[in-house]
Amino acid sequence: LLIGLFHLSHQATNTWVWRCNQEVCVRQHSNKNSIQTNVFRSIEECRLVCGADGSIWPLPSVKFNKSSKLLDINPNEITFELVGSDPVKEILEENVKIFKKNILSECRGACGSDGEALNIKVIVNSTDVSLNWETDESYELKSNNLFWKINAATVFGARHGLESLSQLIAAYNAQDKIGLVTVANVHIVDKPFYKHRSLMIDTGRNFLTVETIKRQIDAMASSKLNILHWHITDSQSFPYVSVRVPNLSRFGSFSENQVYNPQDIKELRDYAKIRGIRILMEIDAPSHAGNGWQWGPHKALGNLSVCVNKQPWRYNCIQPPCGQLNPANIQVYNVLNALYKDIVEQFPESEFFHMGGDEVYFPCWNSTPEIVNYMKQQGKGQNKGDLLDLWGEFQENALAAYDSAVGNSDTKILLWSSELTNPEAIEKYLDKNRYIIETWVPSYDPLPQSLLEKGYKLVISTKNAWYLDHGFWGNTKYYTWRNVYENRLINHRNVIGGEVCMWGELVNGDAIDSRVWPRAAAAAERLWSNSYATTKQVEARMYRHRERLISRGIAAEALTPFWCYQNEG
Ligand code: CP6
Repeated sequence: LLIGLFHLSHQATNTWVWRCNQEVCVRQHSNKNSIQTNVFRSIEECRLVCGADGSIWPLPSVKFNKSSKLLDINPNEITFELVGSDPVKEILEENVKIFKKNILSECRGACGSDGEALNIKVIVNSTDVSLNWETDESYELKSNNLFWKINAATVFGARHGLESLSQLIAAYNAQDKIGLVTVANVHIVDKPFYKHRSLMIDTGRNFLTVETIKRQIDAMASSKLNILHWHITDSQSFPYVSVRVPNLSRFGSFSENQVYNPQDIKELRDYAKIRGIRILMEIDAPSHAGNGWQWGPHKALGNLSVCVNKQPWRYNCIQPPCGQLNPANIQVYNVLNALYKDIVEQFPESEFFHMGGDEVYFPCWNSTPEIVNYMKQQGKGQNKGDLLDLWGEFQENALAAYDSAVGNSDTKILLWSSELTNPEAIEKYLDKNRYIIETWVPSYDPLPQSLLEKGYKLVISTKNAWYLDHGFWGNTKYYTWRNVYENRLINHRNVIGGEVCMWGELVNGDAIDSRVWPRAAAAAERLWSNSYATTKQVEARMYRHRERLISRGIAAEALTPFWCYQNEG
């Protein structure tokens, strides 16, 4: 009885309404205000019509018109008409399932069913389901009350259209149920600014389960990111199971359960593709390689790696126990070739591969007699120029091992910026038609500009904004979603896009959602819309997107005290 009374009295006083006040949704006590027009049943409903932004994240880039008229809808009576032939239809059907799941998540699976029945027609013009940098991701979304239409060149544009539509559907609380509501009339024309919109995860430092990785893919799809860069191995562990070289994970994984089998890789590849996302595999080399490579001597292959688990170059076991591949041992390239063959088989359509190439520590090679002797035989000493040549030779041989695995030289190779990619050195070692450089220098560093001047294509991963691990090493600043959002990339046709990086030293499956989200979504809008809006102008929509990620099962972090949702939008 007490509980019942409390419930009743709680309901009686719970008479808040939402009102659109200068493009911001604010909470008001309904008793305080007699005006009954322009009153909304939930903040989500208010945000659909309040302001020019709607609630779509990232913001549509070409055209976004909408009416303020709302429509209550019944999620169980939506009908779909899918126009497209076979390989397209299969992917569309999967995306319809995802769409339904996403809108039901808005009302936590407890949707009422007295709204209207929507009719959604999806038209895909091309039968091509390959996914690459040339893929047309544009779409048009138009509605006339109950009739909605998505028009796209490819199935991947269509999935972006369905994503946007799902974001135009919000929940409201009525007395005894939760309902869904949308805007009655919409016209959106949308396409991405950058074609390479990426999140990097690192499974070399801490293992992430397939389920955890799928969750990152879900959140990426919700934010229209299209590339998952998988830094799968590092000096600390080698969880990738190579069918041709099983010793790598046998010696290199943290345990026999903490590995990615071929089935896991295939499952994730297909899961991503349905969502318009490509997986970009990275096997970092010649540095950031150690555990997994120790078995050479046991198999009469000599030392494949040197300095393994020695010479920590940073502190507190955060950055690697050294470990680098041995460029003086030709067997290294045979092993790489076999390993690359496995990866190429798993990603047969792939136009790209990431070969790492960051942070070679010269004192490691320089303190290894075998390598010093090898250089001597080539008439080389131990100065920086000679060591760069050795590194360049490694890269040339590793590329040849990759090309032989593929059977042609068409794959684009990504490399982290490093001493090898310095403007003075790069042209000696790296062909600008083969290599794309991923710069990770701070925004004030002139490196990206000088590489562009030399004709290189870039992916930009600004360290002092898009390194999501910052602030967790105890010595650097934590970058908020506002810092992430405000990071603009150089506007140049050879900047193909950007990437937010979640280095894994201090994050595991329990913490990764909140470390990455919703900050990665802020980067997603920079990469998709590249709008001139300020963070103040987009914050209400960011908050809304963060709530959406939560509804969809992503443990995104809080961005503000809850008070700010209710009072300032
Ligand atoms: N791991 C690998 C890392 C980093 C890099 N590569 C890194 C270096 C400096 C900072 C953050 C991350 N942890 N493999 C450099 C690309 Cl500040």
